Amino acid sequence: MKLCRFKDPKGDVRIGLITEDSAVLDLTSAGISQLHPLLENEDALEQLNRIPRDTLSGLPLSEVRLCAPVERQEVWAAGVTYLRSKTARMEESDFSATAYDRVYAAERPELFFKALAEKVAAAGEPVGIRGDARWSVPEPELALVLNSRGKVVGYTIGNDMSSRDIEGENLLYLPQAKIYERSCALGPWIVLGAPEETVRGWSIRLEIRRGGKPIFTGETSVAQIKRSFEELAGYLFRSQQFPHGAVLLTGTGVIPPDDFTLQPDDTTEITISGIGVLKNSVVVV
Ligand code: DO4
Ligand code: MG
Repeated sequence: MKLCRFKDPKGDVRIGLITEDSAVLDLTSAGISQLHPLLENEDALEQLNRIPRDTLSGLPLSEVRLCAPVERQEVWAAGVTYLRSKTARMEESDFSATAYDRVYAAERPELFFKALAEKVAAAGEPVGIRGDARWSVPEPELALVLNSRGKVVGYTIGNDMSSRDIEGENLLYLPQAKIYERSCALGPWIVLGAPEETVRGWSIRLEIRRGGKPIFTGETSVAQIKRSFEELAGYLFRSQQFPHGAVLLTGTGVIPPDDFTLQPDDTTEITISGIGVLKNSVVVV
């Protein structure tokens, strides 16, 4: 089941269900005006299935402006969870190579803060490349939607935009390489109720377009993530509380070649087979 946040024709943010025939059903008349109570409810799927569809007003998805599917959750990210990420990062930096090598094998994963909910770009909104970076890339990632108890309740698509030259210069610059204006996109919606074994069968594809033409495509599989979702979520919730829940990006396994950098007006298109497509244009910030 696909759950979204969208703007109604008056510009008010609503919660909606995406139907098989690409309509958005507004859940307001069913008393649902926020994602949070649904994500906290372990029986959310049953609750949503009980709502008679003919009591909900619908709009074609093509006419709806989607919002990022986060309300007050902090967005965090895991790193070096794919072998491909470890290898690429070791190549980009002599200085930090052993750190990447060690964290890939270590018991404790790399986790870092990525964005506040209000800073997240939605599908269709621009993502940013830093004005002071020379080497910028998107990172297409499966994002876990976690409730306040740290349980995975859904999945969305994440883009962990990164400045590779800044990260590569010194690992202590990681927050500047990763956290800046428009550096995180999430969307287009949340898929509820898929078990981890199903999700591990999903593919993640990145296509970057310039002047309307593809200039990079790459693909990986969620199965390549080294750690279980429970393990990643468990570490995030160690010694820390998230009363509004959290979103956790699970790392990238698709990395463009080292001579590639994003430019303004490029578009990034991330497809996760069980979810949909997250498409954004690129601006300098
Ligand atoms: O270690 C730096 C960041 C890693 C990352 O973002 C990733 O592997 O996706
Ligand atoms: Mg990443």
